[in-house]
Amino acid sequence: MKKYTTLLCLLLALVMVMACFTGCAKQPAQSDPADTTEPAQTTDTTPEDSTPAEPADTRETVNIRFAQFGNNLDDLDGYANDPIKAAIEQAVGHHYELDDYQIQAVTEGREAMGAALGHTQSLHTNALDEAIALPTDFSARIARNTQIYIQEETYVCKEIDPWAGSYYVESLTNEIAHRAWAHIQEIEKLGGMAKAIETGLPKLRIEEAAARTQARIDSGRQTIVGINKYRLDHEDPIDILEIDNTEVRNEQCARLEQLREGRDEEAVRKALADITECVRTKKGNLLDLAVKAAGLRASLGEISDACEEVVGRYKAIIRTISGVYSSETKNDPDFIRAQQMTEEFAKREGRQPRIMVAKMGQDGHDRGAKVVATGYADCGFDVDMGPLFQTPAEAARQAVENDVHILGVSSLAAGHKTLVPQVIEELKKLGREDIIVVAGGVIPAQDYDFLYRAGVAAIFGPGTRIPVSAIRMLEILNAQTEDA
Ligand code: B12
Repeated sequence: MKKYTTLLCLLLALVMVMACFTGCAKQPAQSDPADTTEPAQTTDTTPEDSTPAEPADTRETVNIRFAQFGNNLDDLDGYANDPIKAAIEQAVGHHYELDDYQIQAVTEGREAMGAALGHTQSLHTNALDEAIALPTDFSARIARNTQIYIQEETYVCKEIDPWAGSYYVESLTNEIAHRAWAHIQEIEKLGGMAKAIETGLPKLRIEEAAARTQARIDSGRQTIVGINKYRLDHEDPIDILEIDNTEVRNEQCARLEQLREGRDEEAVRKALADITECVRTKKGNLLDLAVKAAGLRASLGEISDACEEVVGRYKAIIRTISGVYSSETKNDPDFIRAQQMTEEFAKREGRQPRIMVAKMGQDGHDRGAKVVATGYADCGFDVDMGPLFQTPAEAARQAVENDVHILGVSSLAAGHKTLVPQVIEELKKLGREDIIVVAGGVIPAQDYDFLYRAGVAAIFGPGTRIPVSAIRMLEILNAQTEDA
């Protein structure tokens, strides 16, 4: 088995993200038939049977999992106390509470404890305002002290394998190992991870899993306390850390200018030209040349531009999936209502309601955008998905060219106060102020008024139930088309 260890370690990070999306959501000891659902879309595979044999027993697989952390534990795992899960939850996002947000501190404590029990070597605990904004000093202190508490008060870090022999943990380990193996085999059949990435399959699987999890949360099958159960009627405002984007940008530009003034420009140009040459001829060590250029104070942008001259810029293929969201939520009354409303709209207007989901600026968080795009498609919308990093002018142009009814901006990296008013302005310039603009993502409640005043019709933050937002958008759209 050892000979496959390196390969498996590379694959595990991805696999665990997918396994976590599809598996951690449920109470692990129960079997959930929905989890065996076939993916909505599968890519053709070139079966090239280099697939390693299935792990003989769980114990081996567990060791493989820990190997990526440099550990060699004999056994100890489970969704509930899983170091890999804890490490990747940062990139998953679904478990974060927004309403009744203090519960996030408890969630973090539970996850951190799981990681510690699983002998993680590196631990990150999110702040309780994780789903709202960057942490304040207050929330960051609680996050840090959660770790110190576990380390110094609970003694769990002093024990070797505290869960040893737990039947429950063993059975969870067995389950996750076999499910992970299915993903690994799929990748192997495509010729390995590099080839799989080219086909877009790993990203697709993550997006499917995210959509499925969202559907489970939206339909209430998976409980998130404070989000889909035990909601408060009224949430007290929370102090958040506010960052002035424009000020930060100006400061960064000034620092860059200062850096460039102080460097040997000729040497930098030469180092960048060497990089371009190396990419062109494939002779020399590109990493070494990049390190040299950086030493001369070339920026990351300049170094990648030097490569781009030859190889161009990678453009991700945008795929939207359908059928995944509805497969989990088809009996949800709000979902049924949203579907009825899109049908009625189509009968009346002669076409489906059409929405474009846009990502603008430097914001690379596309999970939410993809999830809502899938959900709206299943509700009966025609959905267009803009590429990452669009400018407001580009997003507005695409919305106009595609003649959408609604432009939905997904904003997670705090660019909303700059980019949303700009896109509204661009739509006006194109004579299409009738296109309804809505916003979603990590937008603090404090900014809602600002956005409404700028012309946004509705705002949907973390915890939004997709069918509910679809119904709200259709109500706004219906009101507009009835007025016209
Ligand atoms: C996953 C994640 C990442 C992943 C992104 C993977 C990906 N491909 O998307 C990775 C690890 C790459 C990442 C990187 C970074 N991240 Co991040 N990330 C998150 C995290 C934990 C979860 C986001 C998520 O996917 N949630 C799940 C989806 C389904 O939820 P959602 O997007 O909120 O969508 C729901 C609603 O908001 C709404 N919605 C969303 N979009 C739309 C659109 C429309 C039209 C509608 C109607 C509704 C709607 O409906 C959805 C369903 O309910 C959040 C924290 C959080 N809990 O939100 C931080 C967070 C967004 N990240 C943050 C930061 C700072 C970063 C980094 C800058 C970190 C760094 N220093 O490098 C980088 C930036 C990368 C970049 N270029 O943008 C900050 C942003 C701070 C802010 N806004 O002020 C956050 C809030 C964490 C924090 N509190 O500090 N991140």
